[in-house]
Amino acid sequence: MPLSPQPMIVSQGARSASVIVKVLILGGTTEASALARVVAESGIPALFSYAGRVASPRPQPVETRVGGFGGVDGLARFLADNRVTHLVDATHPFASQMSHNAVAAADRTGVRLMGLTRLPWTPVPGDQWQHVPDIEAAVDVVAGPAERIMLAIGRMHLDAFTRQPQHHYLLRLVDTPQAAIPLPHHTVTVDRGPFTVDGDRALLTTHGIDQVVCKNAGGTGADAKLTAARELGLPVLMIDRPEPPPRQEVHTVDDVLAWLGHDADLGV
Ligand code: 3Y8
Ligand code: NAP
Repeated sequence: MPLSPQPMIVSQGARSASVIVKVLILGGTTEASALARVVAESGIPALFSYAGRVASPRPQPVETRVGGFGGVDGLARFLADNRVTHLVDATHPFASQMSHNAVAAADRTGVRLMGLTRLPWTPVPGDQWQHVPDIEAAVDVVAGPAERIMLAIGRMHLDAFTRQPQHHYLLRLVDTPQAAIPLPHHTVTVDRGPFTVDGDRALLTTHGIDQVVCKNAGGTGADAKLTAARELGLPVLMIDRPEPPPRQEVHTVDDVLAWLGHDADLGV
């Protein structure tokens, strides 16, 4: 029994009916920000959501909420209370809990769900990549003698690398760390994307990096380090993304807009 009221029919033309679409964008990526811009320009009522992982997330041109929903129940309640008709999961491919919750809440409430994902990065000639399935496997691979490693995986999984304390780690974080970094030898650089090839080439060179460890985020917001590593002949340890839950997916903002527009203009 859907919790969320079905979209309100505002006009019943001879051949079609328009509905009031209200979309919730689960954000935190370059594509989510691009979608929010287009949705705001098109006048579609929208809400944007951040988890609240960083101090000052990028401001968005639509009403924004910050913080968890409280699991599937909380998200389902939020969808119903806010009369959301369409849910776009534009979260990062490693935000897998959020993606699973979105599928469950959409199923429970009858709200339409679309995943906006970007394709994984794939190597090009000159790339020296080694793929590993997850962060723990990456830790196992760097079990060798001390090196200088750019650990471009953010803040939340640094503890995993305490098993390999011998390396000097270059850590790129969005915010200045509040808690002590658990790795004995490290340098912190505070920066948020999108990054540039020149900037990342300078970073890798200045810090004498021997290899890069990163997640297969995809997209254009953080691929500069891959180009810089290729140009410098550095190996990359690429952590593959977790399998997303089964759901409808598109890969461009235009496809999301077409999906939203279809319901808004042509009836359901
Ligand atoms: C809070 C919201 C935009 C979106 C920018 C994209 C690009 C830069 C790639 C590197 C890798 C990393 C990290 C990264 C990328 C974009 C995109 C993307 C990787 C912001 C943002 C939020 C976060 C959370 C943050 C995590 C961290 C991960 C840094 C905004 C800037 C390393 C992921 O300190 C913390 O707690 C940080 C946590 C989750 C992963 C981690 O484990 O630490 N992102 N990143 C979102 C929220 O609260 O809901 O401020 O804009 C968004 C972006 N991060 O509009 O410009 O589109 O992917 N973010 C990874 O890929 O490994 C950086 O440095 O090369
Ligand atoms: P996650 O592990 O999949 O989610 C953990 C919990 O965080 C979720 O169950 C939910 O809490 C809350 N949450 C996650 N995304 C949310 C959102 N957009 N709005 C409201 N609550 C959200 O997520 P994560 O990997 O920590 O990522 C958190 C955010 O950072 C996401 O917006 C993601 O797009 C962004 N991000 C993550 C990465 C990464 O490497 N993981 C990289 C770039 C950007 P409740 O259960 O309480 O609802």
